[in-house]
Amino acid sequence: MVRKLGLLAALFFLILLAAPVLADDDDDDDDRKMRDEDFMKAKQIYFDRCAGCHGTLRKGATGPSLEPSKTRAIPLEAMATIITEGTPGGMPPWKDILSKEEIELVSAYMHLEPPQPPEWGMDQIKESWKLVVPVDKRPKSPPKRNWQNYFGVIQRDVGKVSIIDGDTKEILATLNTGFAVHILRPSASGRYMYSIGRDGKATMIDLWASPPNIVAEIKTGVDARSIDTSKYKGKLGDFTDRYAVVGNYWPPHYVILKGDTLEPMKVVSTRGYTYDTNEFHPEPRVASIVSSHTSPEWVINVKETGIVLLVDYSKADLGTVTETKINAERFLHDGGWDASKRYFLVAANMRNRVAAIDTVDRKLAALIETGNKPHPGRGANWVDTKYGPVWATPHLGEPMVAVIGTDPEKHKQYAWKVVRKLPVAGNGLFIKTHPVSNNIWVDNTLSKDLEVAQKITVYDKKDLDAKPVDIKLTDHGKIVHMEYNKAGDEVWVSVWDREGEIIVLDDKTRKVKNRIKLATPTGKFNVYNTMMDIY
Ligand code: DHE
Repeated sequence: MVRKLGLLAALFFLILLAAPVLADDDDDDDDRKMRDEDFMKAKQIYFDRCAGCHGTLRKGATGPSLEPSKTRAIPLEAMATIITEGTPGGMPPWKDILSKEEIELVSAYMHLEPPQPPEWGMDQIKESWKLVVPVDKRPKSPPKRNWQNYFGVIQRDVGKVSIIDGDTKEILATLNTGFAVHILRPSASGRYMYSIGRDGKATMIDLWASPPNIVAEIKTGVDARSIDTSKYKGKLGDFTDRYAVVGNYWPPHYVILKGDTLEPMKVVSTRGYTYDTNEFHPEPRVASIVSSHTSPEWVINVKETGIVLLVDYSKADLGTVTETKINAERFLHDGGWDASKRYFLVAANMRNRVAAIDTVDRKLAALIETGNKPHPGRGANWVDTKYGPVWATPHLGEPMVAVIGTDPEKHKQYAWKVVRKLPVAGNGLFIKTHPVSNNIWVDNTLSKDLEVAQKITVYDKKDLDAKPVDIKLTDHGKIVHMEYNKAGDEVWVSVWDREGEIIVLDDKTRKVKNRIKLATPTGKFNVYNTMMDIY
């Protein structure tokens, strides 16, 4: 009963958090004082666990604003209950990850003014750069393995990346890439694998070395989530592997690096004004980045201002980039190309929308209402039996996949419309298919029911009106993120747990083929599919 009352009180205050204006923030209590040591601890926990969704300055993005003007209306006990139990909107319960004492510290920290982290400019970036293996000391030819079928696997909670041979399933190398590595992207040729950690550290792995090794490192900021390469080869030049680009959360900027050494070339700030209200935002973070195959350009999504930048890098050697700014929607997060690679679809998750960016006509093609907090990863493309070419996204806030028509030429009536809503077992994070497969795989990682989070949902592309199949894959940890092998006949799935593993499923039979033991695997990236943007 007491617990129920606590939860009810927390729910009431949760509604307050979502409200635009709250308590008087001039009111100063003594409970707002914290010992320096506790403050530092709380600040670190917040930065490691909460800042990704709520922002370093707590202005809100994927999660609501947690500025003192809002949080001070919520008593510490109710705040602790919200953090402990999570929220229906998609915030996970932290009770299994943070101790009771840590939750109390973070709750108290919420009542204090957020401190501003230090800037990190070119001097610090340059100083952090380490060329571990110079270019002329690296192998001149590829290894005698099917290296384009290698997988880079993130072992998030142990700060490592493993490189696995997709043919033999051997773990070829396990490399120390740093704190809470987030994503991997291969260079355009596939030879190098770049990793980016939440601490802003980028690492470059040479896949031609036997075993693969780290050849360069750099810290482009103190908080980052995205990295990509230059992919254009055509009339305007050959930019294959010429540059890498890192998108930072803090400081809010992107950094252009030399593609073969990670030597820093240029830092470009994303601070500026929101696309709609023209208010200055001190923390517009770089969310997803993709590299165009058809022009020397990156698509860089700026979360808080809601602006998509088309960044022309063709003159980056001269120290110049040209930005085309497209107004899209606030809280841009993750996204991927449609199958033609003309349109980039990006989730504005707190606005329950997906923005479709036309990179040829260089404009917003459409804003599409989907469901509660779309979260595509890079999404999934297939040719729907009724609606033609489509792209799809799962949702953080509801168990549903929204399927969007993407062909304004031959299927105009369906273009930029949600043509199907496919129910899945639980709220999830990622979806995956492959052009040669009949299956569409969706994880249920965010389900509050652990049994459901241990299942994967699979649809048959040819019969999307039929009920999907839910396959229980583990009895420990949670299922997260899927990736195909190069041939498209195996799908690799992570069991996110200290005693984790990669489960390799036969795509035709949907049966387990292999289990590869690895601590805390999350994202995994097949070299060929990722460099070619096949998803
Ligand atoms: Fe991610 C992609 C941000 C939490 C696994 N995640 C992305 C992208 C962004 C992002 C901006 C798009 C990158 C791109 O394509 O250039 N992620 C964030 C956050 O801000 C957030 C919500 C909180 C945080 O503090 O980081 C967050 N992400 C997570 C996780 O907890 C996940 C599940 C586990 C982990 O390993 O960190 C996770 N995010 C991933 C993965 C991708 C990703 C695997 C790439 C998916 C793909 O197939 O491309």
